[in-house]
Amino acid sequence: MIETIIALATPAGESALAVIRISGPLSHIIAKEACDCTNPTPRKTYLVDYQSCDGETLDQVVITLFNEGKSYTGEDSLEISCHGNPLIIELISKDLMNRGCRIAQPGEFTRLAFLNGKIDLPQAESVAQIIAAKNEQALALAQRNLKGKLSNKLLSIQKNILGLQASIEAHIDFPEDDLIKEDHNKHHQNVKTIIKELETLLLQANRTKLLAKNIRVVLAGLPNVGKSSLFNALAGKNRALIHSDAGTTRDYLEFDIKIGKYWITLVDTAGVHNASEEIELAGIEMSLEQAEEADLFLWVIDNSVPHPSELPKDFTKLIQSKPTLLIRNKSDLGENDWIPNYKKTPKAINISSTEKSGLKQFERLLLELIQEITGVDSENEYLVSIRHELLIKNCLDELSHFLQKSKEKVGEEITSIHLSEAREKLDMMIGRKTNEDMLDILFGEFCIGK
Ligand SMILES: Nc1nc2c(ncn2[C@@H]2O[C@H](COP(=O)(O)OP(=O)(O)O)[C@@H](O)[C@H]2O)c(=O)[nH]1
Ligand SMILES: [Mg+2]
Repeated sequence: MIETIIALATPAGESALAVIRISGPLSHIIAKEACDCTNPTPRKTYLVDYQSCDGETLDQVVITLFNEGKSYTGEDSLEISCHGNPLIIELISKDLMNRGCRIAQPGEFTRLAFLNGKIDLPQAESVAQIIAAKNEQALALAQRNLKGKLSNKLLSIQKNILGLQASIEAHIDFPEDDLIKEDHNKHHQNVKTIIKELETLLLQANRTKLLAKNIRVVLAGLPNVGKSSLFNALAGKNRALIHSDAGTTRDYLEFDIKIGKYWITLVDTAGVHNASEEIELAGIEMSLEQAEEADLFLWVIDNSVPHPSELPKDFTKLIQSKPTLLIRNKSDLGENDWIPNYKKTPKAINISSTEKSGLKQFERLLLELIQEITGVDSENEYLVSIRHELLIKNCLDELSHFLQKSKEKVGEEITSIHLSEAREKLDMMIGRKTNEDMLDILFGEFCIGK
């Protein structure tokens, strides 16, 4: 028997309105028996009294019926907009349960939409991503996924693999036409193109992680170079303690600011004083924790003293491991254009935190760097979740096995298996191949009512 599920679709608590969602075969009966609305026109709203089984009017509500196949879940569905009083919501929910409904599991509506073929798995996941999006970029990309852009991309990659496999397997069926060298090269070229596309998606998995939160920008450098002064200049208030004696900052401070479209969390590094946390960087103000969590470093130096000052080797390594902007501070006291001799030269800017000069250009450079690492202004971007990331890696493994085995000339029967496996990974991403455990985990992360 197909059950009818219900859940509150709006946040719990007092509000002007609340929406209770119902999905399943009882939808029509509830419209008729609780709302005195027989055969309502689908998608049309009706203002009615909601009556409990005991004949009590619980609230004046607006209902909308959606017919099977034309609803979010694909089943008959009913939405009840009642007044947003938790007591009313509880009374109606209890009454609906008396009428045979049960409370939905987290994500169950979206799971039904997936199982009934209304959406595929990347689209289902994008529903959760839309709800959880913390900034405009993440939201825009989640909306793209919901429209099926990621699914289309995966399908096109899968089609290319299938085409390749068909062409290879033709030789298995007709072994007398040995694979000529030209075909071999063509196949390899095709696989390499597919690998590139998958690698681009992997890069986007990293960016997706960045978009799930504020970008963490950590100030780093020797004591007394003006990190806290810069932090204050950006935060607009005297939040960080500034002192002309070295090592004044005793704990780390955070401040959220918006640069362009991006929310960043600016972190003023502490003078490290907890030995267990100490990074092997004598004299540098940055804890291991701050360094690990940074998405981007602002490396502040004192522009007024002759440079370069010797920096610990570990610090140099660290600063090269992440995107870094070099800030030559105190330029009011004298300017120089020192730049470290690194493989990848960091972008650099001269500023004065106390005179507040150079800050506009600094923000522009920072924005450029953030755009480089998030790279979300292109039309070909998607949100790529951790689940996708793992499957893309598996798919890439299969393709490199394919390349390896065909080099070893082990025969098309064997190399072709790797292409089947690669396609299967894509099937799992799209949701053509699933298992209950995976769906439980995936939809379990949703909120109830979605
Ligand atoms: N002239 C000048 N002094 C600065 C500038 N920025 C910071 N200072 C001074 O440098 C000293 C150390 O600054 P602070 O921000 O505490 O450095 P931190 O140890 O790196 O956090 C303070 O006396 C500041 O007033 C600047 O742009 N110009
Ligand atoms: Mg400081």
